[in-house]
Amino acid sequence: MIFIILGRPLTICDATVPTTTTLLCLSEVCEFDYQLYTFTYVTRNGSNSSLLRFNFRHDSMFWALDGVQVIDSVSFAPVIANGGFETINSNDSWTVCNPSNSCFPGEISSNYSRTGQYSYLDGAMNNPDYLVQLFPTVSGRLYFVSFWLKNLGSGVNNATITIGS
Ligand SMILES: [Ca+2]
Repeated sequence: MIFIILGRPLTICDATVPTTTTLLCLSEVCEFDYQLYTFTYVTRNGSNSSLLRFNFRHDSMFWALDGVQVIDSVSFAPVIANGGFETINSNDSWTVCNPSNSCFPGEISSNYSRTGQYSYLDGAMNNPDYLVQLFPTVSGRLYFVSFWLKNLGSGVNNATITIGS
């Protein structure tokens, strides 16, 4: 019997955009409760979409993420879907990629929500995994980006958040 492998993964993990900006980079930080991070971001001229990416590694505990927002500065419309992680198995918004097959990769959890019932919980060990969402944006426009992040323990950990268009 011959098995043909088509090489089409169900989860596309290599979404990229021409430019990337680092919003936040935390490394080997101590435990802290939910904290609000806010940023402004201007999309690249000629672009029509943006990619928000959360890279997480935590060798001893977990990161918890909730209340992700990206707001259009002209229409004040939210442009990111399911930023509160309240929609379970929502395949049309967030994608979790675990290229190194790390233990304790990211998942939706009801254990550490900040608002609503659910948050995103990530304890990828030894190598990071990442959470991404690609969403439509207007070329050369200012957006307000914010999210709530909690660190459940000290030790070897890293959270790097980037946006690009
Ligand atoms: Ca939530």
